[in-house]
Amino acid sequence: MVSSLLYPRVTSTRRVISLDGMWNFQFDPASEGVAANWANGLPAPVSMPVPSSFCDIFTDKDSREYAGDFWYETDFFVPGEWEGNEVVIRFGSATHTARVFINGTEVCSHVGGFLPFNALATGVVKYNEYNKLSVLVNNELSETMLPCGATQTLSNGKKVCAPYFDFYNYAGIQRPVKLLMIPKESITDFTVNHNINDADADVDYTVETTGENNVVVTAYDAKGNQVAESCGKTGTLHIENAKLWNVHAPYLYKFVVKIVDGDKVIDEYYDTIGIRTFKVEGEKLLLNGKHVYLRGFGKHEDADIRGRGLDMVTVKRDFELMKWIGSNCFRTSHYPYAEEVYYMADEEGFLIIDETPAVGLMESTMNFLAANQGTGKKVTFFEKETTPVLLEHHREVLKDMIKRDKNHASVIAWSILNEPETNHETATPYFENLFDYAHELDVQKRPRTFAVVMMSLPHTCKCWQVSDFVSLNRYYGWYVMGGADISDAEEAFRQEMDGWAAIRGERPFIFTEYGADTLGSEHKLPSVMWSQEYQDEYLDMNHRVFDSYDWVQGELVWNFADFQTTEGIMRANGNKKGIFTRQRQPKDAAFHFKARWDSLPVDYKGDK
Ligand code: GCB
Repeated sequence: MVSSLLYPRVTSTRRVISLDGMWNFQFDPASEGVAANWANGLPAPVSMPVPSSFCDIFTDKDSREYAGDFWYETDFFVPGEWEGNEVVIRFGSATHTARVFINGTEVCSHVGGFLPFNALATGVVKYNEYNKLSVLVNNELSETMLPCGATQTLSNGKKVCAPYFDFYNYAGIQRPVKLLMIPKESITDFTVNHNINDADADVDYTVETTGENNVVVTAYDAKGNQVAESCGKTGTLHIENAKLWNVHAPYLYKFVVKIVDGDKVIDEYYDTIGIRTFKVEGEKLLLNGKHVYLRGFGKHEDADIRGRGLDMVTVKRDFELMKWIGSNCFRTSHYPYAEEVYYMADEEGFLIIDETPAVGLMESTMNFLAANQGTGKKVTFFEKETTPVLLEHHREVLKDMIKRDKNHASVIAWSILNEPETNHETATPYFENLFDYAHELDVQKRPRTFAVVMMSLPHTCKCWQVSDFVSLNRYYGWYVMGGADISDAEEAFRQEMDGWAAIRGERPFIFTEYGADTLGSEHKLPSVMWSQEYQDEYLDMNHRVFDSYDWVQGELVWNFADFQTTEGIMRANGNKKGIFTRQRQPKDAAFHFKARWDSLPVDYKGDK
């Protein structure tokens, strides 16, 4: 039960109580809390909303930049009628590591800041009474955990995080926390795979439970009519005249899973399922057998004050903007997002490239520039003593991400890393290990990819071949040959593309990043870099290049919105490559994209 990643649902056998709200919070810079019994009460807490990142709530810099241990604490009531069932506390995430205590007793720990985990509370909780929940969280970065970074100690003794990545290291309990009541014999996992035969669909399923009783799975259409049923822990649901899930035209069935003993329902769970297939064929991406050209964004979970804390207002606004602008896809750069985002994508008909938090697998300065560039120093990230430990963690995270997200119709591909170092053959075994593992884990065998950094070129990259489609992050006209040199940038870009054309075989390519930092306040005629006019010129140049190569099958611009990063000379209070501002208002480029994406045919480049 504890390892179940099923999204919490209320059914005839299950209960869910939200624990979100104001909790107690306290920093623990000396890491003294465990020994000092803080799990039985924090000595000097302040209040803190959950879910949220703690960072931008504070008004002093030491608190915002805090690195180390910190505690959250709340009380929760367990109804007496739950006795005899499992009681579970379910965290949507805790960034980056967590130890959970109930009434002072440690019940679980978890490593990794972007995926859910459960704490089993049965046996530790008092029924019909309030109980104490305490969580010791730590936000330090290292090279053995994802995302990668370092933690440094300043001369005044304070620790600070040094990310190897270009987004702020927001931390805390950033996703919902729920108290669950689940039967002792319960459904712990449910997996579907779709086969479409003319008008009908056969949905293969597997159900995992903690017991031996029989399982029944029933499918209902959107109006609530039963359309198929099957018995057993594995089976096939035959759905006649199946309505397929599609881009901007989603159709969702409800699948109800029950453990039964005769007429008695022992456990019941349900999920919403879109029936669709997605695959790479030749140089095309096919959704339900039809060509699709990806258009959209790399995003972040990032907003004013909330940081990375789940905020459904922002999530909903983002989907409205993505619909308005004519996009159909986004990448969950650079970590798996909150589950609520995937459910909304299922409902709105958006495609997701689902990314692990494997970012920063390259030694870097200023958070995003490779340390070995131009210094003559050869750093091979995947040769380090710590690499086996990192790989083990990476496999764990990949396993949980696929387990959590495998049934979403919106999820079409796995992005297994972002911008790792790939110019040395020591990287290859690391990649092969994970790409094979993803295939093994995913019954739908979704395509796998990783985002290839600028310095990894056709003649230097040793790893691109593991990808089912290749994803390029390119900044010609921004980091290289920007401003007045943009015509040289276009030339250099085309030369690189010709290099890929010579070696790619049939494989499709997409762009997972291209973009130019742009201040929403700046206009300039003629353009200069950072002005809105330059962002438009930059985009025109990039799109000219994309449009010249038929095997470029998608464009996900960097970034959907401006976002917070660590401060530094390369960032003007964050990364400003947003097509929208951080407050989700359009820059000029938004209208530029709307015009382009509204005019590109749905199956752009499909008939060649
Ligand atoms: C990249 C990274 C992304 C950065 C972006 C940039 O290549 O993948 O995390 O934010 O470049 O703006 O420099």
